[in-house]
Formats: sequence, structure tokens, C-alpha cells
Amino acid sequence: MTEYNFFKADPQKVLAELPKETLIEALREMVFIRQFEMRAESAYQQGLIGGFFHAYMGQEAIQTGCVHALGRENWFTTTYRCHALALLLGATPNEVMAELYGRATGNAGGRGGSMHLYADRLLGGFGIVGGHLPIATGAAFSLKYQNKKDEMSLCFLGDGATVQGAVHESLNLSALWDLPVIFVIENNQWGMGTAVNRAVATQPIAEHMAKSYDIESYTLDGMDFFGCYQAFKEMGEKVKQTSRPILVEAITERFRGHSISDPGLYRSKEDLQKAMERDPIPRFYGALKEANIIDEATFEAMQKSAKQIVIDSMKFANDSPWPDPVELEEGVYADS
Ligand SMILES: Cc1ncc(C[n+]2csc(CCOP(=O)(O)OP(=O)(O)O)c2C)c(N)n1
Repeated sequence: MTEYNFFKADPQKVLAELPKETLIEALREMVFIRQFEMRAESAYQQGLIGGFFHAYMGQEAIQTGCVHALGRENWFTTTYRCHALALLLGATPNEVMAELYGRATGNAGGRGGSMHLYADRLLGGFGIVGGHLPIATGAAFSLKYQNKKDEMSLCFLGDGATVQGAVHESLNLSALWDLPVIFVIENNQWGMGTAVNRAVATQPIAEHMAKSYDIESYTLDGMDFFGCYQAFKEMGEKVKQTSRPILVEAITERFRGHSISDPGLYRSKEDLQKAMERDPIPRFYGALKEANIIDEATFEAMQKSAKQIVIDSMKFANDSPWPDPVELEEGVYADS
């Protein structure tokens, strides 16, 4: 069992610092992401959605905390597990659901599906493991080149990706050139069916790897909104001041299989149950309730409204036209 030296969160400070509405909004977003994926999963099982589908369930506090701490006005990249980040960065539930349904009204015109979602500041969900780190590094280089000091590049990757060559090339260049980028390893314990300790030689991953590139690292409880929010806030300030990259490892656990077609037989029910006891949503809700920021009725109404928006998005998707095959080759090259 790896021992982690977690960033020390101070929930009371966050509760005092953030307006009540912002805290409720963050919880609403996490609830919404969960509802969205649960219902999309059932649509998949009914044959309404095809292709790949990787759920983010269990990991919601990380990207929600990050976006709240640093704002949307940065450049984001992530893996194929990208439903949450697209929704957090402003892609509408209708366009994301329609993309899963493969319809012309979808986020990528029905061409990308679940793994390739975009928003104004989301450069993509990417299917090649580790392949997006050079893109995140390029975004950071571009910001530095243009002397845009208020923005940074934020890149999410999995634990399994950390042993890919492109990841190390990106860490090296961003350290060498002092690029404003935060690489966030979401360690959900598994790379498909392989446990992280069977795939990655040195752990805690960020702590070890950052030393090789002479950059700072953070290790976070990725199932705690407060810790994620506070740590990203602190890191953001450091990156703005120093323009040095930071490597983060957020410890979490995915609640579903690698993708929807994975029954997850490599993980015992007891281990999953234990992980689910740390579910970031009830934890965050419990803390807000204790602080008298939210009550049960408001939480229930929040869940009900999320469900309704998701159901409406499914209807929108289902009623939308299929892409016209004549347009298949459009949108491949950018206009110069
Ligand atoms: C270069 C490359 N190799 C292999 C794959 C197949 N593959 C898809 S996801 C995955 C596991 C990645 O695990 P991790 O980085 O921990 O991310 P997680 O899925 O746990 O979020 C693999 C090996 C791929 N998509 N790209």
C-alpha cells in the first residue's frame, strides 16, 4: 500500500472564503455530472448510444475543484474520460448527449462520440494515452510566447499514462522552458484492468517523477472537493508567479469499469465498496449540510432538476438528425 503525503486541506477556510452560492454551484455540477453519466449509461445499454464510453464517476471533485479554483479562462486538455470537463467548461448537456448519440447536433457534429468532446477552452478529449501532453505543452508554450501571464495550461491524464514516452518529453520540455502548465495525474488505481502498482515502478507517482524534472509536485485526496479546490488555487498562484510547471497526483478511484464494456472482474466487491464510501458527492454534501449551507430539501431538488435536464437532453438527442454522410470529409482541416 502506497503511503501518501496529502496536501493538507482546511475546509473551514474554503467555507469561509467562498460564497454560499459558489459552494452550492460546485455541488450542483458534481451531482449533474453523476446524473448525466448514469442516465447516459442506461441509454448505452438500451442501444441508443454506441462506440466507447468511459465514465468519470468517483473522480468528480478533481476537475470541479480545479475549474472553480482557476476559472475557465485557461486551456484544458484531457483523456477520453472527458464528459465532466466538457460540461464544466460550458458544453451544454444537449450537445454532449447528442454527441454520445452520434447526432448532427452533437458537440463534434456526431463525429467524435464520447471520447472527443470540446469547449471554447477545452482542446479536446483524446483517445491516445499520453498523446495529449505535447498539445498541453504546446498550449503553455503559446501562452508564454504571447506573454499571456494570466492564463495557464491544465492537463489531466491517468496513472497508466505516466509511463508513456510523450509524457516524459512533455515534462522535460515544460521544465526546461519554464512553461505555465499543471499536469494532473488522476490516479484512479487502474489502467484498464492493470493495477497501478503493477504498471508504474515508482510511487507516489508525482512525488517521484517531479524530482527527475526539478519541478514541484502535489499529492491530493482526489475525492475531497475542499482539498482539490485549495490546492489548485495555491498551485495557480505559483504558476502565475514563477511560470514553472507543476505535477499533481490526485488519488481517487473510478466507480465503474474502465469503459462501459468492462465488468471490472479484477476488482473485488469489497474494495469497490470501500472506495465508494469515500464518494466525493456525499462527502461534499455532508460538509455543506453541517455548515448549514444546504439542507436536504435543496439537495433533493438539485438532484431532481439534474435528472430532468438530462432526460430533456436525451429527448433532444433522440429527436436530432443523423449526420449527413455527404459531409463526412468536412472539418478535417482548419481554414488557414
Ligand atoms: C498509446 C495508447 N496505448 C494504449 C491504448 C489503449 N488504452 C486505452 S485506455 C488505457 C488505459 C489508460 O489508463 P490510465 O492512463 O490510468 O487512465 P484511466 O483510463 O484510468 O483514466 C489503455 C492502455 C491507447 N488508447 N493509447
